[in-house]
Amino acid sequence: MKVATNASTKILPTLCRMCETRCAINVHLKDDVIVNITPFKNHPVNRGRMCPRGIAAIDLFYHPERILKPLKKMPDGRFQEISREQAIDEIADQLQSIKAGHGARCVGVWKGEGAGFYQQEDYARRFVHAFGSPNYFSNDSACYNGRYLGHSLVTGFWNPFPDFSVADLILLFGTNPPICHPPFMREFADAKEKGAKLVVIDPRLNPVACYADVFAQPYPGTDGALCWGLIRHLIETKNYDTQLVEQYVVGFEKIAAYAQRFTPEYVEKQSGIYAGVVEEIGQLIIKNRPRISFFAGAGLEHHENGVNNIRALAILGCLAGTLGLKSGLFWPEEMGGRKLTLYDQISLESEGPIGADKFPALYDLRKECHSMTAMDYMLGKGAYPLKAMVVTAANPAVTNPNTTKVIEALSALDLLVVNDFFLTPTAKLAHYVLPAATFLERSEIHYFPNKQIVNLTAKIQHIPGVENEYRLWHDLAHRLGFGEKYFPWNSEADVNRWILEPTDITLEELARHPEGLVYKPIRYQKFKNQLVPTPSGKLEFASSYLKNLGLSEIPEYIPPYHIRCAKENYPFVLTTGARKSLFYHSRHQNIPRFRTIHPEAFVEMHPDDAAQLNIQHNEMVRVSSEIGTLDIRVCIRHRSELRKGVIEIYHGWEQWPVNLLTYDALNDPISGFPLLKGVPVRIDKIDASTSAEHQPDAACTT
Ligand SMILES: Nc1nc2c(c(=O)[nH]1)N[C@H]1C(S)=C(S)[C@@H](COP(=O)(O)OP(=O)(O)OC[C@H]3O[C@@H](n4cnc5c(=O)[nH]c(N)nc54)[C@H](O)[C@@H]3O)O[C@H]1N2
Ligand SMILES: Nc1nc2c(c(=O)[nH]1)N[C@H]1C(S)=C(S)[C@@H](COP(=O)(O)OP(=O)(O)OC[C@H]3O[C@@H](n4cnc5c(=O)[nH]c(N)nc54)[C@H](O)[C@@H]3O)O[C@H]1N2
Ligand code: SF4
Ligand SMILES: [Mo]
Repeated sequence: MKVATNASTKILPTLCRMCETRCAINVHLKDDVIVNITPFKNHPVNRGRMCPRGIAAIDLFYHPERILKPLKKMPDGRFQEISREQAIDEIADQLQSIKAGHGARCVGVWKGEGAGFYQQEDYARRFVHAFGSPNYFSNDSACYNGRYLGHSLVTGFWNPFPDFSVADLILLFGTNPPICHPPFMREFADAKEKGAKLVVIDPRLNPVACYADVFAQPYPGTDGALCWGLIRHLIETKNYDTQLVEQYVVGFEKIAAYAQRFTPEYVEKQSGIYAGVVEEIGQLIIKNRPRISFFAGAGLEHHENGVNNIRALAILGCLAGTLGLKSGLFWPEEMGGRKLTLYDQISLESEGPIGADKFPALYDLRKECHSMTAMDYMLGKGAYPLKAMVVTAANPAVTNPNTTKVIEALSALDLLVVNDFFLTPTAKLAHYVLPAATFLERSEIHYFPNKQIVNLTAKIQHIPGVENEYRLWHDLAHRLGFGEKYFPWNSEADVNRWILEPTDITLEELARHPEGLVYKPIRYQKFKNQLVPTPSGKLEFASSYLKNLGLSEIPEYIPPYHIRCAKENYPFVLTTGARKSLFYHSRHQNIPRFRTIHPEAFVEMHPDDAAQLNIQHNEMVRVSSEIGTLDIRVCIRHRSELRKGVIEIYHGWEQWPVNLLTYDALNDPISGFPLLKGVPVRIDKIDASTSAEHQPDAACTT
């Protein structure tokens, strides 16, 4: 592949966007070829470290299977290479004619985890809004918004990452930091060195649980019961922040009354966590408050009771006095730059944003349309038809629940455009596939709200004919006639300058500081001088906003589906998506040196469960839920590694798509999140002849 570089130096600092951690890195170039990526030493986020996925940016950039020319699907179903100009022209013409025939709202845009957040997300939102449609979808119908809503419905804000290093007690619920958030580990080590305690709540012994002082394995989806038990413990023993409650809280009496039933014995019955352990955690909170970090991962939000469980956790954080502290529920401030989104300028709410009627909180608070509902609209079962979708940096044919329906829905579109590096299962369904640029091919502004730091990334490479996200939206907008008005900037540098203009930070200054710049000095405990951004201006232990929507005012605990609707023929509980160190959702299966480590999918099982079904390690089994089946090899774990009755399957495999089994239509009533981590399933032995092959033990690597 021939590449041209616009860089003159040989080592260029930037941020890695192989995951949302965004470690600072140095990209090494020799004769314009990227030869190495090493950690940049002085950034406060990764502090001179990086993970093995960072360097895989080189594997991706030079990958032999990378799409370098636009592809058009021909009548015989095969793809043919066309010029970018032709592709943009034809796509724009089709979008225009769908708009003319059916209305702009029949077109949607879907942004995935690949492009990241902030600027790339905002370009996508800006484009679809300027086009006239409210229908912006993303991976965030199943990621992060559940936690955002859970916290912000109580406090008005959410800080994704507390500073664990200054905590005396760290409680982790449903998260796997060594794999998902490597910099946390350094902060845990700093805290532990000073004597901090670590509590891990997870049905699986994920790697961080090995460092824990207390490790408890709940039934999936029952964390809310534990949180309520801990709330009760603090209230009954009068060990909570009474001043905070008196001055800044609405709904304390309601939650105090509701908490009463959550005795340690009741919590044990609901969650499977021993009553004594519940009390032990309660005592640790009392002893160490207020310097406590509570952190909820995807393990909480991927349930249909997720938001209320997270609200209960946020209330617990407030009662423990952690509000506004560095280690606790810290309220970050924004930089104050210009916004690319158009929500303040163009109101499209009357156009019926998809899912806003079913999950109004998701739309009100995040302006996120609901991707699972979008499938119904594509299949002609919505209030109006969804006819076209431009997908960038997402692979919903693998990552969205109910794969069978997703494929059927995407295939029903009049126009599906996919912007990606590879011919993914989603791209294979498209009418047009556009060659996407990696993060090394764009320059964007990033924020680290917990540190109030802003960073600029460097555009390091450009492959002729391969254009980045900005160019995609810019070119389509110009071809559609609204480019001058909404995408007037000729270059990303111009956009970045425009964003920064109202601040006192210049683009040149940012470029000179690869370690980032603090955009505002941090202020702790702001709630003492300023109303928190909830509707009442107070901490909402009871939410009249939710009550008015007909939802539960306090975060009542509803047992998860697998307990509420237990069915004898589906006796196991499937959790999915526990991350793998070298994979990123559906990404990196095509990197051979990574694939050697994770060669094949497997279902993790407790040894007693396997013995009961007479199943051997490495044997092929059929896992069935009410909606689908998957044939997969068994990996029998150590008995301490999984709760009995719980099984786990990774979610990103193209060849073994576990989302065949997950539900798109069992949703959290507030966030609309699908049930990904508590699916009732059955396991059947299948044909012995397929089971005999020996597989390497590498198959069980996490
Ligand atoms: N290497 C790698 N890193 C990643 C990603 C990746 O794909 N690969 N993905 C990134 C993305 S987009 C995200 S959202 C984050 C997610 O990062 P995390 O939030 O840290 O989540 P997971 O790895 O999904 O870990 C979830 C944990 O929750 C547990 N769990 C499942 N159900 C429950 C439950 O009901 N209760 C409790 N307490 N625990 C439960 C699982 O066993 C698992 O250990 O990771 C990011 N980092
Ligand atoms: N069962 C189950 N399903 C899950 C989860 C789970 O735990 N269990 N987790 C959910 C979560 S938390 C998330 S975030 C979603 C993720 O869902 P997706 O966002 O759909 O997941 P990815 O596999 O990361 O897909 C990203 C695609 O973008 C491409 N890409 C990477 N970088 C870029 C770029 O810079 N530009 C462009 N244009 N393309 C790029 C990649 O090649 C890849 O095909 O999955 C969700 N699905
Ligand atoms: S954790 Fe790894 S993949 Fe994520 S930003 Fe850092 S180096 Fe890149
Ligand atoms: Mo995610």
